[in-house]
Amino acid sequence: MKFYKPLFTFFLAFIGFGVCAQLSIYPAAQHVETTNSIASFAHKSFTLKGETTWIDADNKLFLKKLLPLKNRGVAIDVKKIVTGEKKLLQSGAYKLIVSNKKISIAAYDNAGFFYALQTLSQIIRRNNNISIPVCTIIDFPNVQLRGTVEGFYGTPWSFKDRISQLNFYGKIKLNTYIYGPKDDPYHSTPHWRDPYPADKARQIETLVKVANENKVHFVWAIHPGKDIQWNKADSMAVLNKFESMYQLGVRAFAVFFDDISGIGTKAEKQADLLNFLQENFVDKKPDVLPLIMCPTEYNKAWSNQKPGTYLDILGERLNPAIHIMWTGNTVVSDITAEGLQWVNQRIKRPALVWWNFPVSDYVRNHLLMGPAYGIDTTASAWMSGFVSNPMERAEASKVAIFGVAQYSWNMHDYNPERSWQQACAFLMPNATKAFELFCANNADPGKNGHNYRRAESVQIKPAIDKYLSDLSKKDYHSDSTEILKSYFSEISKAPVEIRSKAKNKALIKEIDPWLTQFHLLGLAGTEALQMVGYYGKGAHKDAWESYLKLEKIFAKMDSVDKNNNQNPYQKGVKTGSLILMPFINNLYALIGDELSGEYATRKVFDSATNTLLTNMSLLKEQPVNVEENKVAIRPKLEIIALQPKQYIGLAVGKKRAIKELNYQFSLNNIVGKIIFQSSIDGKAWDVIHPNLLKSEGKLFISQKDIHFVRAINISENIVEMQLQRFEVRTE
Ligand code: 14T
Repeated sequence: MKFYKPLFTFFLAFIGFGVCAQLSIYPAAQHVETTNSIASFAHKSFTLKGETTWIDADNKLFLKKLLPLKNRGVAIDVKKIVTGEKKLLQSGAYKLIVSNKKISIAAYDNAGFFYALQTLSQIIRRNNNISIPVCTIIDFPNVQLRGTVEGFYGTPWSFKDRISQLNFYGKIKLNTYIYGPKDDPYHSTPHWRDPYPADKARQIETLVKVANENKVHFVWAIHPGKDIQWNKADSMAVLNKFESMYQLGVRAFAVFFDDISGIGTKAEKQADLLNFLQENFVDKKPDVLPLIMCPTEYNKAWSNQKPGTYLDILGERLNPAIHIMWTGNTVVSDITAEGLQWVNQRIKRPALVWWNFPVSDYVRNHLLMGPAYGIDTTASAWMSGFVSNPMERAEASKVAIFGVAQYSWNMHDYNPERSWQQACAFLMPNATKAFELFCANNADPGKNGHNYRRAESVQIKPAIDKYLSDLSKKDYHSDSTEILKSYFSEISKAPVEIRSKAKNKALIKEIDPWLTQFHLLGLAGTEALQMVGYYGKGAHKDAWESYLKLEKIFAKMDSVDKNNNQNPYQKGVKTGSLILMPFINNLYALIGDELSGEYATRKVFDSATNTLLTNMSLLKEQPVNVEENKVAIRPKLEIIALQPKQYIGLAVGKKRAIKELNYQFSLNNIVGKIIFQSSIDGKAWDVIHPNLLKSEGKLFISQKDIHFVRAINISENIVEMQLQRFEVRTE
């Protein structure tokens, strides 16, 4: 047979690969065999055959919703996997075979059966009849515990948010939701010992029910370490709280010891409590899952690396059935096989990864909606589970969570960018491209104390670089101009598109201020390019008018920033902050300079001269907020240890002078430990003498021309404290 070649390729693409390509199964299945044919079950009913007694009621209901079940009809042949390949002898594993005559489902357990049905629901096509591509799918997860840990600071997710998450997890084959919001008073101090009030208890009961329906383990975590007493009464208090949660249906539990100080941090005591719970609670109940603990030293940077210390003690002493969580080499960190091997060898078990992405409680003015990358695709053997700590914005977090689902189910096949595109399509099917554009430019957290950065605006970056390099050669008409113009035009239109086409209203509500800001960013970029173009043509008057219009857009962006998301930590709404905003600001400053002879342009504020002053490496990356009359170190939650002679302070630019220092340290007694100093040049320092030296207060600076202030440890010991406030008022 002779085919005209292009036609032949076309034919292949449509029939052959067309079928395969349309089998879009998420997370990607481990083994998929397809043929060219599609089984068409016209006007038929289906009937369950084989071993069906082990199938639970939720799964039967799900199947009924999927296919018309009758007493007779096309066979759905059901089997329980009990022998064979090891990979299939684990929770979640299944085999799904669709032929022209029947559908066969074999599964290891009800979770596996549920996942077979999820896959089936993704490949079924309904027109007038039911048709399914003829295929064989053999599938199983690479990581046993997969999901999220609601472990962030800030407003906990709402009941509705959580229901929506649990249903989402079922669809993407995640099986773990660890409940541990830092700001739930019944999870942590002050009320961890007390049972939930009735209304909250009912909600948890419902969440457990919805979790069960989705084959998700609802893990309830307690955070008792801030004030636990290490006596019998408190061991019983934890046990009794667990018992009360058990009554609400909870069958999986965790104990968190993160972010505490004092006696709560002792490894022996923590291990003993967990072992006590293992023996007196878990072992006594037939249906409770293995315990999970989050250690105090939950990342390598914070851990004592001397042999025989904290992590080794846990490794030795903690019942081997208990999981230990781990965030990686730092608090917010990439996950590598080597990093896991290091900790596993100390804790004597594979770590349960707590990945601090896309959590944004340390950068609350940013959204982290880029691809989930920096997670090693060769690491599956070194972890017992993988959970992501998400953003306080639950719906927006789904972009990253979708990636985590793909990664933890089928690690070797994981591709961050591809998965991110699929996430955008899944979450915003009617405005996928607009949503992708939004996410691509809302990814980087900005400068932050964890020194954690994400790629942003990757696709447009080359065009921006080319434009700027042309501009530096006084070429105002770069061949990148058109690309950038259309990009900014798309940006300005994307929010309208997203708002009008999105079915997920909760998502829109969460990201609304960022959408508004994004629209303005598009307008600003468009105007900025226009301005440069005019200037390049010698049309200075037009360029000046653009300059003024740009300032008006900036003013609007400023107002969005000042009137939305006014939390006490990182206020405001940042978008395109890594590449696009700096680009626009750059053009604004440049043309402003060029026009300054003819028109009264504004001097662009130089933030480079307002900087943090410290000899502590831990604080070098801590950001500084600069305002017109104020410069502030961003508060740090973690406890910092000042060695003798270590200091922390602020330097302000030559054009302003410090008039007042406003500070707050969490430290019982500051006298004899910390003093304050001021300086004109940063070299010669004078002591500031307050009336009363307290751990919190305002110091007025009467001396002129002070550009530097600092707090310094003058004692011979390490001073441990939290940096809650350190800001200066300037003139
Ligand atoms: F338990 C941990 F594994 C963990 O990561 N704990 C917290 C977590 O709740 C928070 O969401 C996350 C991101 O900010 O980091 C941990 O919290 C911190 C981290 C710090 F560096 C709290 C204070 C810190 F100084």
